[in-house]
Amino acid sequence: MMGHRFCIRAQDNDDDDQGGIDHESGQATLLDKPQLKRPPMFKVLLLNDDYTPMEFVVHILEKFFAMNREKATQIMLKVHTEGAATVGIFPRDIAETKSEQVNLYSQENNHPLMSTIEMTD
Ligand code: TYC
Repeated sequence: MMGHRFCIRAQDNDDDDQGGIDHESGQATLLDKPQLKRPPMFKVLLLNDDYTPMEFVVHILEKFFAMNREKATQIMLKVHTEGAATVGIFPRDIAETKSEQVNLYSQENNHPLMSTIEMTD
C-alpha cells in the first residue's frame, strides 16, 4: 500500500485479513493473522446408569447447565432411555470443567452418575 511494506488491517482492501500483494507497489504486505477463528467446540455428555435418582440428575442439569426444571427433566429422560445425551456444547476448557464438576459433585453425593466430553465434528 503506497510503497509501504506494512499496512494496518483496516486499510487492507481485499478484506481477507491474510496479508497479500499490495497492488499499488507490487510489494508483499505482512500482517499479523487476526485471531478471529472460533475455538473447537466440545460436547458435554451425560451417561445413564441404573442407580442415580432421576431427581438428582435433574438437579445436576439445573445447577451446572442452567436448565429450567422442564428442560432438565426432558434431557434426563433422554439420557435414561437412550443411554447418553449431550447436555451442552462449549470450548474445551469450559467443557472439561463442567464435566469434572458433574463427576465430583456426583461422587460427593455418593451417586455413580458420570459425564464425559467429546469433540464435535
Ligand atoms: N437410570 C436412572 C434411574 O432409573 C436415572 C438416570 C438418568 C441416571 C440419567 C443417570 O444420567 C442419568 N434412576
